This record gives sequence, structure tokens and C-alpha cells, in this order.
Amino acid sequence: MLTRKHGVTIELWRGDITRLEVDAIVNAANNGLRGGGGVDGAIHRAAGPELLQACMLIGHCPTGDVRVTPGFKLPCRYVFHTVGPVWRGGDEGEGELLASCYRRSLDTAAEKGVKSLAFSAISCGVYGYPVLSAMHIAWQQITDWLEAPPPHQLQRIVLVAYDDAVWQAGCRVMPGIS
Ligand code: AR6
Repeated sequence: MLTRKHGVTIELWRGDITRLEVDAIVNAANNGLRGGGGVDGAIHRAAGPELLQACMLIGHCPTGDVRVTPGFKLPCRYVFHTVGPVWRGGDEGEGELLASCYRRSLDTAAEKGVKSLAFSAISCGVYGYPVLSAMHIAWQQITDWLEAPPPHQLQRIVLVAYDDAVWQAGCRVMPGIS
């Protein structure tokens, strides 16, 4: 399912992000960049142990920010490790922090000359963010960023839905998908 905004294709794609042939994928990591379960675990398994070594050299990523490593054995060139907020009811700045994950990832894609970028559903698993709200934020941040972007080479942005909840929410928030 896809739509276009300002010459960039935005896709909702169902499947495993580690299989995607894109320039960069966005991992839903933790502050210590130590790997974990969910999409983080899948990315570390597919990339191989060098990814954890690279993450340990970086050491830390604040919530809402991004750190970059190579993709190692993954088909992508880069992994952007972003740390989403843990959902604590919505009054602790979770929305702004999640929005920052998307904006910082897009800024990083522009800095690295990335042409295709795939997002996992940041915070939508064990961090407990309500999925529909999270997908609204994803859509809003991507489209707002594309309204007035820095110089960039992006042609394709993929929102990856691994589970039904993200797929259903993505279908609701993305207008004009076909
Ligand atoms: N490809 C794409 N999406 C996936 C995959 C996959 N292979 N596997 C799971 N998802 P989560 P969070 C989806 O829990 O909520 C980790 O332990 C999943 O269905 O991975 O940000 C980290 O180390 C869900 O929609 O990330 C952190 O400690 C989405 O990925 C913590 O979990 C995000 O779920 C981060 O929690």
C-alpha cells in the first residue's frame, strides 16, 4: 500500500524489516544500545555480532534521538538506532519524544544521503505506546518533514507493519493508499 508526498513514495509494508532491501532501517532500540527482544533482537540476529560491538562502542542513545551503525550482514547499509518512549499514560512527554524519533531519523537519512528508509513501529511493542496514536505521529512527522525538508535524496519511506495492530492502524492513518 503506498502513497506519494512531495515526490517521495510512502509505503505501508507488512513483514520483517530485516528482509527489506533499503539503504537504512530504523531500529526500536533501548538507551543502552545493548540489543533486546522484538525488532531489536531480530535486527541483531540478522546483522550478526559485529552490530552489538558497534553499539557498545557508541554506548548510549537518549530517548528521542538516533545513533548510526553499519548494517553488517543485513541487506541495508545503515541501521539507525532510535529510542522511543516507554508509554506512561501520555502525560510525560511521550508524544513529543516519539515525534522526535521520526524527525531525527529523517534528518539522519538526509545527512547520510539515504534514498530509501524503513521505520519499525517505534514504541509499539513492549514500550506500550497506543498503536493508533503512534501511527498518527509517524504519519504526521513524515509528512510535516517532507513539507520543508533539509537537502535530501529520499525517494522511498517504508512504514513496516509486523503485526496486525500496526497494519490496521497504518491503514487508518495513511490517506490515499491504494
Ligand atoms: N520486523 C519489523 N517489526 C518487528 C519485528 C521485525 N522483525 N519484530 C517485531 N516487530 P518492540 P519497542 C515490531 O517491542 O516497543 C526491545 O527489547 C513489533 O510487532 O520491538 O520500541 C528493545 O531493546 C512492534 O510493532 O519495540 C527495547 O528494550 C514494533 O516492532 C524495547 O524492546 C516495536 O516493538 C523497545 O520497545
